[in-house]
Amino acid sequence: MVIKHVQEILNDDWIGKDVELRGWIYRKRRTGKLIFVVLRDSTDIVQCVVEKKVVGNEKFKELDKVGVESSIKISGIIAKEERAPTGYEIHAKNLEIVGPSFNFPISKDKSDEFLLDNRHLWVRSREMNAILKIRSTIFGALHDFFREKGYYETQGPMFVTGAVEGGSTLFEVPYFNRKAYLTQSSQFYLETLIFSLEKVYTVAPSFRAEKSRTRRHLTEYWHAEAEAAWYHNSDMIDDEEEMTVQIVQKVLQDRKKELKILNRDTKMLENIEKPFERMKYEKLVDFANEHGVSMKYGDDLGADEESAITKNFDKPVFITHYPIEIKPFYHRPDPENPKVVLCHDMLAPEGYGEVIGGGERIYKLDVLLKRLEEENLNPEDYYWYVDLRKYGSVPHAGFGLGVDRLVWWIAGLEHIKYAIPYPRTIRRVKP
Ligand code: NSS
Repeated sequence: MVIKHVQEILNDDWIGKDVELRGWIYRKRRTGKLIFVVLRDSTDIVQCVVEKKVVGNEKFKELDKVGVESSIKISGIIAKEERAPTGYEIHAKNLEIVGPSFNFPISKDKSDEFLLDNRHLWVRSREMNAILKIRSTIFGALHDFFREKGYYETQGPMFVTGAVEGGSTLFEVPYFNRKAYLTQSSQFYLETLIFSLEKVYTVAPSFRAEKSRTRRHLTEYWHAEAEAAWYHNSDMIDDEEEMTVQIVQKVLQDRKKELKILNRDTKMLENIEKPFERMKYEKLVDFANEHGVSMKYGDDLGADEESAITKNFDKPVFITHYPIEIKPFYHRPDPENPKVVLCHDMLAPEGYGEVIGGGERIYKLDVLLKRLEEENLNPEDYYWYVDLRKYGSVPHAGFGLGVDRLVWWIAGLEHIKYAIPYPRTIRRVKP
């Protein structure tokens, strides 16, 4: 008997043929001497009709007893059936209950908290299955992009001794007789590696002790970071634009069915093509005020402001040239106006907001030492970062993409916690 996945047999070529499927009971209903089983596997669902007189009394009774999520093997002949959920059905000849399940805790109308507590079971849902496939496609497309563009994949450590994005969101961990932190970003390590490999990237977790409870903050998130020697701010923006378009295209091409399951409005995604608007922070302040978001020059953008602003966009937008005071010390001041830095954030449209933060790095030793001093940071804590400016420094730029945020936007989800298999937030570290 040929073993197949459900998706493979949902077409007319298979009508009248025999097949064995393996999966889990998604739904089950008995009418007299018939049991209708909707079987699910990783690929799709299909209805199976089990007749007592075909499979025998024993097996029929066994199937009747077990509940949804029991794992089964079922074999039979494929027929077209328009009333069945996916248009075909299996007339079972034989079946085997592999792992019975009784009283599966998840049913309709369970609360969000309950579903999060039972995430280990909820990941089986059709909705989570669709999200996880989109997520997998996005990670794959990211790697494809970087490799095609000549970036080498590399890795930084997760235990570190210093902050990249400010001390307030560092997670401290006991490290034998010392203290260490969980990394907020691999940026500084990537910067060291460009002196060997020129263009590097990494996809790794980053950790932020974020006190904010928003729909876009996790305490542990997946961070895709890139760094390239000889790149200026606009070169990096060019790569990010290309990367974003390529990823969205790939999802549209490979994940149509999943986007449909999630009711994602794909018109918004089909729209994503180059170029994206590039707007200076200064202009953004005016734009915000004109669109009912009150902010003044020097204000940082919070989740609410970004959401209100990006509702006016149907493509991502790059905001550049932020005031120096609201960005970390490593950003390169604009030689033409040192009050602003050569940086950029990419904000996703439709109210999603920031998914990328990046820019050009200070590459001159004196400028870096001055910035450290202005920010009251001890150069000794950053000795290896400072060293890079002593031995053959070059202009360079990089960025960090919150991959979960990208999934959140592309899949059109309400909250970032749905974008990752096991979300970690201020209130949740289980399961
Ligand atoms: O803080 S960032 O804006 N920038 C950096 O960490 C740079 N050091 C990256 C670099 O240039 N190599 O974070 C980058 C992105 C940001 O745009 C978000 O998309 C995401 O990381 N991010 C988060 N995602 C989920 N949850 C939290 N808490 C979070 N913080 C940042």
